[in-house]
Amino acid sequence: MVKEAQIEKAYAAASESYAALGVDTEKVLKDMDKVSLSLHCWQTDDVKGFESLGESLSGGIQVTGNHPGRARNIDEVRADILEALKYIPGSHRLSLHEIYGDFGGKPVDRNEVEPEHFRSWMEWAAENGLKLDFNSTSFSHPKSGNLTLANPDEGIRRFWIEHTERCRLISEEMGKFQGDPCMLNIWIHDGSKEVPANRLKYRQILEKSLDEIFSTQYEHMKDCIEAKLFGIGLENYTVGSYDFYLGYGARKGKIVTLDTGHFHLTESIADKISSLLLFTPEIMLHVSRPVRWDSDHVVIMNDDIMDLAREVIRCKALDRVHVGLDYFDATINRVGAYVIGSRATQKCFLQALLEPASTLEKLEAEDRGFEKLALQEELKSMPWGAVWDMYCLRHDVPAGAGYINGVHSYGLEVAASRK
Ligand code: RNT
Ligand code: ZN
Repeated sequence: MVKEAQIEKAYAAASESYAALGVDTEKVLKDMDKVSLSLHCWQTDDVKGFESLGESLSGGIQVTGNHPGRARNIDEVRADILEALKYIPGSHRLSLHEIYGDFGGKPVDRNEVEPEHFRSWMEWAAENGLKLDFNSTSFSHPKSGNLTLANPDEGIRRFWIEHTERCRLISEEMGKFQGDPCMLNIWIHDGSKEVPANRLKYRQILEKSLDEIFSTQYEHMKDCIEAKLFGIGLENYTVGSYDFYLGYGARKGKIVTLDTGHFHLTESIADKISSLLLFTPEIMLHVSRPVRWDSDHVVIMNDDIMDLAREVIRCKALDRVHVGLDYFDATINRVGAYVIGSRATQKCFLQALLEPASTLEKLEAEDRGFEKLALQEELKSMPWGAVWDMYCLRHDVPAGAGYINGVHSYGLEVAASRK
């Protein structure tokens, strides 16, 4: 465990080094508090939820692994989230999927869900200083098939419209209750394994469905639409592609969700931030780690997320960019997966905030390319870790590797008790 005095000393030295570059580490520590992560509830239980419909995971997404300790009910999900939060500095949010409602063991179909099913979540979140975000759930249901909101079958389409409208109302109630807008994310898996005979047809249907869903105006929630490249078994065509939602979001003023696993692997998601900021109201991020495909590996501090965080900070857009996490790994301690991914994301934002932005911009404006590149390189070995440790210390959270033993022991306890 890193000692307090050691952290103070290292921080003082780091602070001086950053000051020499014109960076005020105290301001950075304050700004870090604005990086509020929306933790995805579905890492606790491998995206199963509490519906009693007995459906297995569908919709072209997949969780691999069978690590013991999966949360099996609402209390266990809550306990795991609170445990993870012990090791994540700052104040954060929780993103719920509709299938995580407090249904009391009764079957509540997706077209019957009510704000009341989330009342206990709202109260629990408030007691624990958390704000809630929400997601409609179109997968893992007998009516999911390959097409939901884009289904030419009017009965099925109406079912999913009803579901999504109800999810917007639930979000509105959550936002009102917590005095802070609830972000509603709409992701549907609609697509096809084979080349469709007509790509336009389904996109027209989806546009029509969304127009109807969004026709009610709300004040306490914000709509986000999440694009995707492809799903498993839906490799040839995704109705809600990036072009589709970018166009829809730009025209209708909706927030586009950028999931970092939903693009071609060499595509830069970071590069999209500045353009979206110009043409759409805000941005929702699903920070994830694709390995060869949208594999939803636990987020680590890598170049992709570093670039993404830098872009958000360089655009001075922290107040317009919502940082949600989205991955599911069942091969390791699930609480540990939250802690690793959250801290990694925070570390990327911290380093972005520690960048001497105005100096770099000035060097660029003066065409001093060598100096700019040299400074960018030097930044990589600056003592940002000492600033991170101080951020943890000030938030009463273990610094450095100090969280590993606690998370590990919790993992052993839950594994033993959740057999
Ligand atoms: C799937 C999307 C979506 C889901 C969650 C469970 O590829 O990323 O966000 O992960 O809704
Ligand atoms: Zn996502």
